[in-house]
Amino acid sequence: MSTTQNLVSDILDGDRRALAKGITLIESTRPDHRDLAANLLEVLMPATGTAFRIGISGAPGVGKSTFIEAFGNYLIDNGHRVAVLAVDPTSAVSGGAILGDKTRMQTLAVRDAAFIRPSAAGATLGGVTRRTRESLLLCEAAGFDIILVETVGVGQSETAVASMTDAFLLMLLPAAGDDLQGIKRGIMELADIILVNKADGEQRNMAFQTRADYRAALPFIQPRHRSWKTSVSTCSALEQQGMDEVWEKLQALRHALTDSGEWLLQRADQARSWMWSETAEILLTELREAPEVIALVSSLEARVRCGELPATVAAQRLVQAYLGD
Ligand SMILES: Nc1nc2c(ncn2[C@@H]2O[C@H](COP(=O)(O)OP(=O)(O)OP(=O)(O)O)[C@@H](O)[C@H]2O)c(=O)[nH]1
Ligand SMILES: [Mg+2]
Repeated sequence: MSTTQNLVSDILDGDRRALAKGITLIESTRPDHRDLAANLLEVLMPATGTAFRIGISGAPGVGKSTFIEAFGNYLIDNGHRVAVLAVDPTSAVSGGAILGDKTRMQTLAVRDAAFIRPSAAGATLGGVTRRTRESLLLCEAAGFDIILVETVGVGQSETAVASMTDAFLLMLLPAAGDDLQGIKRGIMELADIILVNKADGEQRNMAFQTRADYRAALPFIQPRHRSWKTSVSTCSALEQQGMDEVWEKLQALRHALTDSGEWLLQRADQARSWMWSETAEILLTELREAPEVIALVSSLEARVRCGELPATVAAQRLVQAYLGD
């Protein structure tokens, strides 16, 4: 327990090694570590909630890492402390595509006011997001006032990131034509700011055209927040152009949400639904580990797979076995 006590004060002092250690504890699946991690979070809770949490998503290769490096450096130059976390739904398969980023974001990684944490390889997206939420709280306790949560745009992970951040930035590439890059409506509706990257060199004009196309499409899209109209900007992460415009918009967004009350309401709703998803995770883990369930699982799965037993009936039997009726 005394190690946790030291860890607490070191994290509160902003010690990045202690923060990394705390996150490792959070990522551990050992039951004794889970207890220590829960204790750590509870003790640090009063020091959390202070940062601006920003989600960043986009297709592979759009320039997320390059942008985070440029934007992170820009924010630090303006007096902020910046933590970068990743929700990587591919990590379970590939062992972590973002893992190489700490070396890629070299100019950011060396700054004292930066903390970069690649995502842990989790077995499920739920597992990864759970740890990212907790890591985010730890970063806040360590005094990072801006937290960038990166995810590759490949489906559910955007929703997960939107559910733990205050604002969501969707990155796109310059593209000819008006097909709007086949971006799903649901993803556009998550975005507070659409950012067309690579507005440089030969693609510069195309980026401006893409910006115009998205602006024209926006009236048909339901904005994510009542008090903020989705906006579209261009930038060049490579040439570090457009960072001030993105930051101005993010600050305007923060003010708008704060003034309308949406800021606090969103945080409260996020915390409440997190409680329920945690409850579901805990129950499911316990259920899967119960001997009565284990005894039934393979035969039920086999019968469901071959279409002999309805999935609903099998699920009911598993729960009944777990509850012991
Ligand atoms: N011209 C130009 N190239 C860029 C810009 N931003 C990124 N790139 C290049 O695009 C490629 C992909 O950039 P990354 O930052 O790795 O993209 P990413 O979105 O993080 O990619 P994943 O991590 O694979 O999803 C690299 O070769 C970058 O140098 C930009 O603003 N302009
Ligand atoms: Mg990347």
